[in-house]
Amino acid sequence: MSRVDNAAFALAAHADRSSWSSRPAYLVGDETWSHGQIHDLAARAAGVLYDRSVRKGDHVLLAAPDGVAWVVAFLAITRLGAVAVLVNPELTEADHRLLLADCGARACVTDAALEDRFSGRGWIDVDHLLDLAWTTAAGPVADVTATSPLYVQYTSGTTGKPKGVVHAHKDLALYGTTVGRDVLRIGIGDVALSVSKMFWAYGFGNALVFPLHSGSSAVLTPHRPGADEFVELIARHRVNLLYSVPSSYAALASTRTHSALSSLRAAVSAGEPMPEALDARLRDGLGIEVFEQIGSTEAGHAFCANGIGDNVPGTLGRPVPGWEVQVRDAQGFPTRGDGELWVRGPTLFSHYLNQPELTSSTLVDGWLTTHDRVRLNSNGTLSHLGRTDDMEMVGGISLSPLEIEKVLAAHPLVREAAVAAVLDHHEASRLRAFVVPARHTPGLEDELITWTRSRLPAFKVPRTVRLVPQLPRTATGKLRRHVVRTGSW
Ligand code: 3SK
Repeated sequence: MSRVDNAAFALAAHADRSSWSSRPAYLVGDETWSHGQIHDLAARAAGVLYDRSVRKGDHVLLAAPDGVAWVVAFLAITRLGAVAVLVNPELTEADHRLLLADCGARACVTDAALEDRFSGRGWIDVDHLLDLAWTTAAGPVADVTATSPLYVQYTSGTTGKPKGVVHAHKDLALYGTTVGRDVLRIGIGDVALSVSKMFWAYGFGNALVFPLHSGSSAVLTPHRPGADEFVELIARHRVNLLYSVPSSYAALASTRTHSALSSLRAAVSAGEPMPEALDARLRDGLGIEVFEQIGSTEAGHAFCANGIGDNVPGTLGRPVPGWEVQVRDAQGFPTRGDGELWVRGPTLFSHYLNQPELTSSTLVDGWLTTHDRVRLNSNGTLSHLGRTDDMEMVGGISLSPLEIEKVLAAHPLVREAAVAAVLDHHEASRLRAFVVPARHTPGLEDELITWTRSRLPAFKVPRTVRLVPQLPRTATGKLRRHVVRTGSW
């Protein structure tokens, strides 16, 4: 038990030792915040929370838009040895109530707009916390062990009851070395922009951990930028590392902004498989090299990734240093064929909050069962074949919608596509494609059926195509397949 294992203390000491305290850490609008300023304010914000009785082991819910106040609040909670519960501020009131009851938060740090939902639980406005920090003395650094709980992130996958995933103090530095340093070669001078927000594992690593661990900087925006703002931010801040998800890359691909993106050295994609046609459009049309990776909230960040200098487009890349991967059959035995991906590595979560049975069925002998279907290629890379729970049943045949979606996405007039089995008026199960068109084109539905028929066997051709303005996605950009199957959103 020591203060050296406290992740907030360790990051501040690392910045000091590495002499990057005066370098920019966060770029927000016209403001630049240095690493030293962030750590100093975090220590003082810990003083504010300490004065309000936050103590080691307490759960503190953090639900606010991305910004410097979010980072400072997280580090302040960490310094006190309390456990930050990272929550999407845009959830409904009912969802927030559910998570609050599940995590039993002793205090809540949120956006002012959420006061009504959280007052009465030691509530403080995240911006007010930052204001008070300027004039408050530093709070104490709690002694912890490397495996003491540090933060909880909620995941519901694409369906189901939220699961509180618990990670430890040691995990932050490991994300920084394994993914940040060894895979993406992040260093001083890099400027990142993450479309994914910090309450999600992907955004948390990209925008909080990697900059603070490497002395680099990140652009923060309170909301998710649309394609035009995205391009403007990249050009203005000379962003060279972009982190996004395929649906946002699809929007970017429809802009014609080649020169504004010239500063990018890498565009990382996660959350969902990157359609090959979109990858090609980004590479050939915009000169963007996409590095695909896969991870999960339970793993903390990516466990398989394409690295700088080792990019194999169309694959998920190779295991991140420190991670082992295995492909297992339906009985859980290792197989050389296609199967479910199991992974084992240094930042696996310790448990789900209040769900011991689920923890034991998900973490088996130290291996995480991911529910991703993959193929291990002879060059050591993995190819994604969909989720084990994604399969659609049509006419007694089980098929993966992913393959059909890839074919549809390759059509130049398709921005995004999702395929599901829906019941027709005879209660028979039929494949339907839901397509977001790149632009309005009469007759596109028939054209897409012809397009798929010439590329896939008949049983994989959707019977109907419905054009929709958008697909139903989670706040983290994942397709909500159970909603697609209902046909209305
Ligand atoms: O969703 C993913 O694939 C992912 C990738 C990298 C880091 C974190 C996550 C959740």
